[in-house]
Amino acid sequence: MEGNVIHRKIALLLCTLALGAALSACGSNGNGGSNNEASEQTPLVAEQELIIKASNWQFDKTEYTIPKDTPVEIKLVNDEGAHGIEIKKAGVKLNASKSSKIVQLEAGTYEIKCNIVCGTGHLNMTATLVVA
Ligand SMILES: [Cu+2]
Repeated sequence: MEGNVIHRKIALLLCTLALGAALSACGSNGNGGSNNEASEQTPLVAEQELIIKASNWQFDKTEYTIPKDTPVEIKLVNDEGAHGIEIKKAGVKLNASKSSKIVQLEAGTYEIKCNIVCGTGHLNMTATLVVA
């Protein structure tokens, strides 16, 4: 019985991971809608840049705002320490200073989190991305 439960948990975990990969795959496409769009991705050309600066242990703002349906290059700059950025809903994962990703997002509120276990203040490293 117990083994069964564990197997189910693993299966669930794998599903979640697969879903996450699928989401991030179409995240760069921005509209996140149909598979047709995802298969004919044209590289986005950034019209704006959003720089998110990280230090021990905070981002330089608690809230960032970018325009909706507009290609924006999100760039991480580590002023101090080694931090990363994950914006799950947007399929963004940046693990090194000066790395960046161009996204085009629908209006909404997205959670920004540090994705590198960076020390005692790691869990405080959250911010909000407002797309409007
Ligand atoms: Cu961290």
